[in-house]
Order: sequence, then structure tokens, then C-alpha cells
Amino acid sequence: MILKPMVQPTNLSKQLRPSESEAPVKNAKSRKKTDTIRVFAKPRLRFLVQEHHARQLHWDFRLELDSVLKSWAVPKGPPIEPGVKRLAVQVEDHPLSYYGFEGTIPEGYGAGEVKVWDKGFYVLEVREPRKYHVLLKGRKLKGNYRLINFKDKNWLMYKVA
Ligand SMILES: [Mn+2]
Repeated sequence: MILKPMVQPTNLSKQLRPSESEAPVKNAKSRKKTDTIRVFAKPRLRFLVQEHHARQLHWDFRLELDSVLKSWAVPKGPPIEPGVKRLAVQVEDHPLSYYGFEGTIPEGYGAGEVKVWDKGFYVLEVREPRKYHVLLKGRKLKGNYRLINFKDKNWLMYKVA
């Protein structure tokens, strides 16, 4: 199969001009010198929430990041309303191929039915070892969310008003 380029060569140089591809530069005038741009490039990344009817019902919140799905088990489910803080226990990274998985895990750890509860794209606004600011663009989860690591594998997840 021959793939035709989506952009004709004459337009390519225009499209890749740094001043246009690096969005934050556009806001340079309104930005104070003291402000920090935490995440310069903002790629389109996916997030996923699975409702997991394991021995203990929980929701698995997953962020596509570093070519894996960073994962948290949220016993009460991700909050839809601002101001509700939910415990999110970080669990092992999952492969990207797991994105969108639905089905029944037959036996062993995590046995039970898995359904996609929400999915969509997100923008990674801030990334620190113990803090993520993410703008979620799902069907149920929309808006600015925080994930804050407070102890060991334990994080707090909440929506910002
Ligand atoms: Mn799970």
C-alpha cells in the first residue's frame, strides 16, 4: 500500500515553522517572566476508565504516558463533580494494547468483568513525580483533574472547579 503524504511539500515548511508549531509562544506577551511553562509540548494522549467487577468493585483510571498506560485503581470511582476527593491507588503500568479492553478476566488477580466506563483524550498540563494536572476530554470526565501522591502508592484524585 502506498501512503500519500497528507500535506503537499509546498505547505510543509509553512506548517513546521517553529513559531506556529509551538503553541505557547503565541501567549508570550501575556505571560509574566516569572511564570513557568511546565509542559511545553502538549501531545494528544488517551485516557481510559474501566469499571472492574473484581472481588472488590473498583474503577481503573489509566493515562497513556511514556508508551504505557499509567494506572490507578479507584475504589469509589473517579469524581465527576468538583471538590470530591477520591483515593486512587497506583497499580502496575499496563501495555498500550490494553487500551479499551473489555471482557472477563477468568481467574486469579483481578478476576471479573471489565467494562469501559469512559475514555477520551487528555492534555498533560503539569507533570511532576508526585503530581499530575490533566485536562480530561471524555464523555463523563471532562475538565481539569489533579492526581496528587500523598503516601506510597496512594494518590488523591479530584476535579478542579
Ligand atoms: Mn482493576
